[in-house]
Amino acid sequence: MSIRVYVGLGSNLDAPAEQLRSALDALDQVQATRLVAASALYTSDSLLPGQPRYTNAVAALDSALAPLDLLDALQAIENDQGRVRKERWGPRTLDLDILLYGDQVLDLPRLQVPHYHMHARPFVLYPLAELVPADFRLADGRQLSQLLAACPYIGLERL
Ligand code: PH2
Ligand code: MG
Ligand code: MG
Repeated sequence: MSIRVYVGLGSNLDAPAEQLRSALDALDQVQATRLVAASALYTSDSLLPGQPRYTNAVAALDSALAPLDLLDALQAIENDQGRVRKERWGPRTLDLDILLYGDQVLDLPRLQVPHYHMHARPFVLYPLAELVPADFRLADGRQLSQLLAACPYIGLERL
């Protein structure tokens, strides 16, 4: 049985748009997983000052992998694309975050879904909104339209 999963993609090093395009191809190659749709690419300033601008997108996947197996696959793609893990929130060639895993709420040491910060990040919410119906709710019941209303479309540039 496949689960609909939403993944946030981000990059602010080494040709970010190309990094995201390669990552979308790689996501479609993950075992037991299919890329269903991808949002447009968006650019925005980093949340942390002094870093290059980010390019972000959201992908919809159907996956038969268990959450932590999918997380392993995403981290392998990050590593393949040159991700170096130094400081938390440092600049990165590729960041792949599981935002939503079906209607599951998970609070594991390695994985929290819905993703902890997604509700306040325009570069996650607006691309996600391209992929879901207008009445979409997160697994914890929060309505996407209300999160969007509280998260102004500021500083985002849709490519
Ligand atoms: N990710 C971060 C920190 N800051 N800023 C933008 N614009 N986009 C990101 O994906 C992002 C960020 C750490 O995950
Ligand atoms: Mg991450
Ligand atoms: Mg992230």
